[in-house]
Amino acid sequence: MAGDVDRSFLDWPFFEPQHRDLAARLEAWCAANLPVPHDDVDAACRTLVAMLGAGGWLRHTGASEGERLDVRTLCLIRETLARHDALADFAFAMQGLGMGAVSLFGTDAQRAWLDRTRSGAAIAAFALTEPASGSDVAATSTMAEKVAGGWRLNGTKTYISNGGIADIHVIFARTGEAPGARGLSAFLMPADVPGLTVTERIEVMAPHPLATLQLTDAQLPDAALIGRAGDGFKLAMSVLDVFRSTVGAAALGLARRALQEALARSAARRIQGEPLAALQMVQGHLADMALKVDAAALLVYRAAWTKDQGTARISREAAMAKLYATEAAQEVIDMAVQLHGGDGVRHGVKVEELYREIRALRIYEGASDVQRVVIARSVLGG
Ligand code: COS
Repeated sequence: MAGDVDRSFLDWPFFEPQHRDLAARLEAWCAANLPVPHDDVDAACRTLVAMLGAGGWLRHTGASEGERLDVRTLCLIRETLARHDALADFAFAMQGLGMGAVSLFGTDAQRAWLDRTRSGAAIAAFALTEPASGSDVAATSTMAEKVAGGWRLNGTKTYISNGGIADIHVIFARTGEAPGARGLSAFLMPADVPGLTVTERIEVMAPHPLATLQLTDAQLPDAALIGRAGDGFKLAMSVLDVFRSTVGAAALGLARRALQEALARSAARRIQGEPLAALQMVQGHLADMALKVDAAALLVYRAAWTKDQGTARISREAAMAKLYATEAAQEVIDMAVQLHGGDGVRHGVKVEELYREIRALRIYEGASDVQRVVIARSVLGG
């Protein structure tokens, strides 16, 4: 990797000694273990989940009864993994998002799955999005019909990360207690439930396991319901409240790596007899990049710290962290590509990979304009 990364943010008062210790240990682990080959993304993700489990890192993706998810830890891990290998960040993040509803609201029996996802023995997925509802969660149309002893689910879920390799899914479906947001529920569905099939694998610009899932009369017991029937929308939003800040953290990791690569390139590449970094124009760009990285870090760790203080809802802080960090990372990475000239768009050059990796983060877990809606409602007092 090019040059030393700026780790001075770890001295900020948002962190406690255990966070600083974890960041140092994870840095060493990443240097020894990452990146892994990405040629077969399914195999790479299975390997990464097993490695992250064996390393003890996945323990932080879930919370046992009485414990709380530590959002600063989640953010530090995502930032660090993303800086070394975006697919490792993906593998880590999905264990947390996938099981987020169980960590927050699961019964003891449901929590048995957490033992498996936190050790790396099982892979998790979060199935919210549908072909006709992405940003508009209240329009979810997958149906869960009450039958004797359980529920019968029918519908389609799409853009499901880990779809095709997941062992366990949290599925959101309409149970009809009320129209719109008040009539949804969340269910825990193992991959081997008859009626759950993978109908399409989706290829994307930064490859990772992604699929469309079909539910055809998929039968679940009463014990599969997470939380109360009708609370699914609030449950999804509570999970996103925790994990949206961590998407900002992943973007921050990608941006830090781009800045690192740009600094190394500007020092090594010569123009008219001098390093690129001697040009004031280049210095101005590097300054803007560093500023965006620090501003993103402040917003991400402000949101994480606020949640860790026990604040019930951090929708505004999380939305600001995700919106700013992902948009800023896109700009930082774009400039890093520019400073690399032709090499910046060449396969195999790190900044080209970062350019592809960052794009989806401005869309998933609430697109940038959804975050603007959340922030605007908060400042307008709605
Ligand atoms: N925690 C707990 N409850 C919440 C909440 C949160 N973070 N956010 C909203 N709620 C509650 C509201 O208080 C409201 O409760 P009442 O009905 O009791 O008043 C209810 O949920 C409905 O909220 P709201 O009226 O804001 O719902 P909208 O349909 O207007 O939804 C947005 C608004 C767009 C913000 C929401 O649908 C959203 O976040 N969409 C993006 C979804 C997403 O991230 N998709 C990606 C999937 S993962 S890749």
